[in-house]
Amino acid sequence: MSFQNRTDSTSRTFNEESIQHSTNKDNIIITAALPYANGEIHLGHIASTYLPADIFARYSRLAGKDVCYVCGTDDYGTPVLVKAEQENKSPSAYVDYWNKKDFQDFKSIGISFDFFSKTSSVENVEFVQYVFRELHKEGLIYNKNVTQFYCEYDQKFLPDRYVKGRCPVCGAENQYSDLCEKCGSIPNEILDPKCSICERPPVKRNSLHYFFRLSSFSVELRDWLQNNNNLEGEVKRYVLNWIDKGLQDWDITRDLSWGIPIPLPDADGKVFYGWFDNHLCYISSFATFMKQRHNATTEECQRVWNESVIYHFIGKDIVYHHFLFLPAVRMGIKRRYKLPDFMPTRGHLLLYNKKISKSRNWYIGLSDFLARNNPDYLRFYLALVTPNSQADTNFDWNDFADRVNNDLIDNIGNFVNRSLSFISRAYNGKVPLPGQYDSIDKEGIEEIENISHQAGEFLLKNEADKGLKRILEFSRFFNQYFQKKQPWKNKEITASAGSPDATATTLFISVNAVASLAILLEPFIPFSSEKIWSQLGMEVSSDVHYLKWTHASKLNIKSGHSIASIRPIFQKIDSKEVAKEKARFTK
Ligand code: B3M
Ligand code: ZN
Repeated sequence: MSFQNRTDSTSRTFNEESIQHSTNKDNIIITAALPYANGEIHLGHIASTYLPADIFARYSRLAGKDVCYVCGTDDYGTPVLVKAEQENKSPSAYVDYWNKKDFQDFKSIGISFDFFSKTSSVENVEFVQYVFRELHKEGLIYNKNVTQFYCEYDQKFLPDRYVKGRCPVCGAENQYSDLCEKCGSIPNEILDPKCSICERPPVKRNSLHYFFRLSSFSVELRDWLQNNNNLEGEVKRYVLNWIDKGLQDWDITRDLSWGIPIPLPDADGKVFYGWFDNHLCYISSFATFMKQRHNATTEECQRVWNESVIYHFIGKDIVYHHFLFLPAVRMGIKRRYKLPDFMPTRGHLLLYNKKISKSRNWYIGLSDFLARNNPDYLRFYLALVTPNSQADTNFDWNDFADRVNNDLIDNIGNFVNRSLSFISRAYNGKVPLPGQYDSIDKEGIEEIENISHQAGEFLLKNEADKGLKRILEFSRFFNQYFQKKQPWKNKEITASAGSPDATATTLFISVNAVASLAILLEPFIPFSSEKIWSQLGMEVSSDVHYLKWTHASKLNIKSGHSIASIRPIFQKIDSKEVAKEKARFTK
């Protein structure tokens, strides 16, 4: 029985067996940070979070794991509300639009979510309120009066982004009260504050706020960080440093109309801070998926969560929230939902070595990019240049075109095309019977036998860049193999290579190497991998998405098999197009 919502209906995902049995290590729950529902997805999002998580999800499915990859939009918080107001839309209509648009954008670049939800879903609202009540029962919540900016003209409290002013640290003008974009600090008290709606200076008013006792988790957090070897050392070191400096209790209240209501009688008109509810949506979305798709009960969802390996993929700018708030809240509810096993944290994508900024129009929107470019080219390039670390990577149109033209098309595209068109022409599309293997053939077979393990080791460790480089080596190896064997020479001439059917042997091994490539490339360039698979004439029921990773090390194609009609899979990126795209960024 299949529970898939994607078109590749044969691939596996959390199934009834996972619910019945403790399959633990075979269940993987993958989440990618939830994008704010206030603007389009750009290349930076894809590079740092959604693509690394997707490559891992696709690889894990091929490796036979039961994968659930969830995400959704982050609908609350002042960044969203401020934008909705600027566009004169109700916040709920506004976030609805972005939820649908983001999902479409992700789909168009092949991000294979099993479930895409939103923090404003009924299920998340209920779950967040449940968690809060539990924390409250445990004595982990207290309230006190705090002084807040208030605009008498607009008659509202002005949290976070609603106040602009001069940064007290670096003196930069026009910065938000919750973040100075110039120096990166979180100002204690912004100077010359102004209401960001009406520009009038606000006054100060008292408001009752709820606090989570983050400070009481210092020891437990330190312990968890130190004992979890899966968490990246570099990140751990600076999180431990924050803990050493002393954690402050966390104000989880906002005086806003848009947000999840705080479920207490004296909290009327108050909502949760977005960072209190958004990470809980990882759990609530997973549970909703299990309930909708598998009729699971709450207890079953909880058990499957706890028996799974949990990955939260994030960008390095949200480490504080994911390594402190998120674990502390789960500890606060007695780890009823277990803490993450892995939190792969990537650096930023730079554009021409400058930080991406929407407000300065220094970014490339995903749908704009895809209007003119192949999604697999972007996936290929970003996978190749993004290391599994917090180091930033750079996007550059020339480098993009060079890598795609040279590494993808001249190497992989060339090998696939020359092998398949040879079979098509010389053998009428029928894979020939191999003769005796000579030493070069044996090396080729060995290369096939080793590849799934060697590339898979990198993917398992989330080192997609290294895995892809290993696959490029594999393809280069076979281009050289083809070159050495010279199958285009006629049969008499190739007889000198050891056997009268050396040509047949070369093509038999080559077509199998092409099949291996189709499998190996699926996590990276799924659209093209499917094309290669179908040109190989493989049946739809053995859909490439359902193939096993280890099959890349087998000879999947038998002699006598008929391949389909051949067309070049890739088209080179034209230098004139590159020049046009580049013009915008090199002025
Ligand atoms: N929406 C911040 C961001 O988009 C925030 C992530 C939430 S993950 C729970 O970078
Ligand atoms: Zn105002």
